[in-house]
Amino acid sequence: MSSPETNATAQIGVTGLAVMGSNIARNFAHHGYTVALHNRSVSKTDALLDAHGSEGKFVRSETIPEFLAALEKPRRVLIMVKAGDPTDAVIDELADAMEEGDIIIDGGNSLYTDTIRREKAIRERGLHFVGAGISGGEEGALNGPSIMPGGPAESYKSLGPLLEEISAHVDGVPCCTHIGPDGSGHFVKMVHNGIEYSDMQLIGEAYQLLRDGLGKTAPEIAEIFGEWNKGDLDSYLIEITSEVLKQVDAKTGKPLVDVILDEAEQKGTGRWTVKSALDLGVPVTGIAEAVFARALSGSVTQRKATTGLASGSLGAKPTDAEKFTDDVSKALYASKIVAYAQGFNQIQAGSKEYDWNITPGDMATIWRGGCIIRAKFLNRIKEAFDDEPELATLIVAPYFREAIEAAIDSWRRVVVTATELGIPIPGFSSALSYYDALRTERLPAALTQGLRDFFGAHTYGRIDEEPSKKFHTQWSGDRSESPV
Ligand code: NBP
Repeated sequence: MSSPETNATAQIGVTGLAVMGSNIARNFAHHGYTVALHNRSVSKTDALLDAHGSEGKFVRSETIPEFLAALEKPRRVLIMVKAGDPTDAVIDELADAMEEGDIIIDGGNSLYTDTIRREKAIRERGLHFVGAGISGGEEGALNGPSIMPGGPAESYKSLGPLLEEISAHVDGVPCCTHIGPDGSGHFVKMVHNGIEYSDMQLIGEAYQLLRDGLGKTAPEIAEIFGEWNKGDLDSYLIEITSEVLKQVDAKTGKPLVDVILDEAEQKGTGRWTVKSALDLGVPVTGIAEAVFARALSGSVTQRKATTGLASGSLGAKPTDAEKFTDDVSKALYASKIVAYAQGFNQIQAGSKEYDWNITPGDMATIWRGGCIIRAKFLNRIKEAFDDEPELATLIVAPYFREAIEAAIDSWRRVVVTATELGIPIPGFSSALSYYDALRTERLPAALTQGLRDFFGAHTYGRIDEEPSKKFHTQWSGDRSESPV
């Protein structure tokens, strides 16, 4: 019988063979790699081999030592298990049995601060740890996801080509690049998911405006989204919105969307994005509104208690359906630009905070295919950052500035109409308020500072002095001002 070492034929190992892990393992095999397979319960490994074993070269294993023995050195092991404690358990088991130079890749949706901690611990043991964000769901995992690997640049030399090969490609360019050190890949994936929340909320609001503002049916709105997908809004999410709206429920014969419970769930990456943004001081209002909108939809007690409350006198519905539909599409586009602008600002802030040196334009490049937020206008975002790597906000890049200028009147009309009709549009209206706040010369923050100084002697700066100089007014005394 040969020793385990002589059986080391696999270039990559995947442990965790639920839907994502199985599909990624098959994707590697489809590209000609020999893939070592492992799962805590062997039944999943066997189910994968039974159903798809003929698609490529797989090596079955039941235990971690057997799994590792099947891998060429330096070993590359991709973990695709549930994020959190299960991931830590698997990392520990692997690290105990792996050797210097081997690479552990966490492809799950891990919190980036966990990845920072794990990378440090694994590095200290002489191994490489790569936290790779993977987007695209099960279909992307199988046919080409967008991959966001963070970790030591050295490990990317041996791992990068494999990941790039199995990733989606747009115009021949892989949707995978080395993001930066330690937690940067999972951070970028987290913000990606946050933008996804925002994008979906805006789409939901556009749907509701057409439904309640114009009385359109689901199939009619599906047509409209189909049309929108041929223009600037061209994106995966717009495309699948049309598909979902077209779907008829077999049981009732009604549009499926009309029988789905209107309580949105969440797995937590949107919430993580907002928490991180709060810590970094980045106003990601669109993502926050989207997270809260999902929470509100699930606030069943409050929704039941308030059904039928006064709406006040509502305005008349738009009479020119075509014009209103066009307005909604423009408001959606402008709000979407704001959502991405905020997300990219968060990536820039995270990169600065953690010294990751992330190139924002590269993120736009690798999100063009494979992932859930893939969209035509990501090309424009890439161009904007190529032209100006230190761009303060996407909103000022010439293409987006002009796009908003072309949409602004429609955007305002939609927010006004929705307000008059009592249709909730937290995403559209907060995006417009964000835009208006940024371009406003004098914000009421001056009054906030005055109030803070009044009750807490928190001091304030003056417009006619250096920003670093602070002043305090003797509010309870003679109200004279003194420098502090
Ligand atoms: P799940 O997140 O449902 O995890 C199931 C896998 O985790 C199974 O292989 C299970 O093994 C394993 N596992 C668990 Br649970 N506890 C374990 C433990 N203590 N030790 C070892 N293995 C353990 O699978 P998934 O939906 O395929 O997602 C995998 C990862 O990819 C997750 O981190 C997820 O967040 C991420 N992700 C998912 C998607 C998506 O669309 N689903 C998209 C992008 C990223 P068992 O078979 O023995 O129970």
